[in-house]
Amino acid sequence: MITQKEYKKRRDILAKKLSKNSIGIIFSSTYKTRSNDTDYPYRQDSNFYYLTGFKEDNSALVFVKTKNETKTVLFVQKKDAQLELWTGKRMGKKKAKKRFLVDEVFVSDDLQKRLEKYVVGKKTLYCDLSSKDKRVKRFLKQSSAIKTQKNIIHFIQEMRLIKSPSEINLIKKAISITKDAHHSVMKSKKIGKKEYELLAQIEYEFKSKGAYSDAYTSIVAGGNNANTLHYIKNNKPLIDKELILIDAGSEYKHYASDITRTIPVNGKFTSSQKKLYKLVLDTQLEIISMIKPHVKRSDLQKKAEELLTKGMIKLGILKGNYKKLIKKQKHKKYYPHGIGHWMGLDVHDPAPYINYDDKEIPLDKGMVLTIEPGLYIDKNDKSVPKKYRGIGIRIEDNILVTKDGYENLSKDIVKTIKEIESISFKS
Ligand SMILES: [Mn+2]
Repeated sequence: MITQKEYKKRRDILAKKLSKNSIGIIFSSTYKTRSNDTDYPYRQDSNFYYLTGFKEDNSALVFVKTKNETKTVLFVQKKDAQLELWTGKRMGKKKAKKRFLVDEVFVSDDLQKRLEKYVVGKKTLYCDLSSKDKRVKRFLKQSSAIKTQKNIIHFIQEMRLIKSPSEINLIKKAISITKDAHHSVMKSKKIGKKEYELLAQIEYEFKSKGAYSDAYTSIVAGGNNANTLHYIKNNKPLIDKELILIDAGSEYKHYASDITRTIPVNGKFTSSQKKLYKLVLDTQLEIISMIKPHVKRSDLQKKAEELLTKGMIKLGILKGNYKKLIKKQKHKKYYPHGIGHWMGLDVHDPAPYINYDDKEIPLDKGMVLTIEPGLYIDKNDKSVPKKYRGIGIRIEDNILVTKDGYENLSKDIVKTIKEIESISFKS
């Protein structure tokens, strides 16, 4: 759980970063239409949530900074018995004032009127300048007299890079639910099933264990489908002797997990699957072992490319001189993506990778990232020995950078060939 004190601390840190005589605003997210009059399930904006922990829509957080002090003001929907009958209870101004450690709370209907007062005499404004939200556009118009505009999101995303102990606990919880889902699929019979049946099983595990949602659209890709990196159709039959790549992670209390496992349909790897799998796994283990403060993500990327290239030469997938293959980036055909990404409130946490001086941000204590090497050999790739065609493998874990190394937060989700075969349903 994240306490109100912690949310306040985050707002205090942000307030300190804002210039004197400024105003900053950040809005909740809006409902998005799915079709006609039905909406997608509502999810709070990650940046707004990071600063408030408030889940309701039609709300806003405002920082009003003078020369000597900052006032934080939260705007919430007003109580409305008629509307609440349809869409659920609202917290309302009174309760919000008690709950959140902000200086003032008003109803959202008063936002425009209040903003008109707040902007007077201000020299700098902060909001999400890249937003297409009508409320942001209106605010920018209304405060056009303020000459300096800055993107408040950059400051928040920078803060989100380092996770607090309570954030790490929520990520751990998301991962533990995800573990149950992956293990449940491993343990069950898969021959004769369709990909979506495994997806349903994964979603059942997520929801029945309190993860409100998945953190992203799950990939359940049998055989050659794994070679489509963003395969989300998940509607084909699972075939004996093929592998299934499952990239699925639950979201728990707004925090993501992002796990990929590649497992045999019938519970046993074939010898060529084993060879490719071992290469990806050995690469992943080696990369994870490099993780500690001051190491750069690009170092990890480079090392992964080197290891996979060497391994592919050995297996006869790449042919030629190692140095030339590296120079020509020949691995890209089989390993086209990055080694990993930040993870937190968003599965691809939008925390920065590059500093203000355009230098790469090195790893540091409290950062959470995924490590996910993969190899994807298309079934029609005639340049590769036949036995490897149609195999796609990715292994992905979620890693916390610690003071002098790392903690693999998803180490309990089995991934060695032996572990997977021993837990799997054999048919
Ligand atoms: Mn990922």
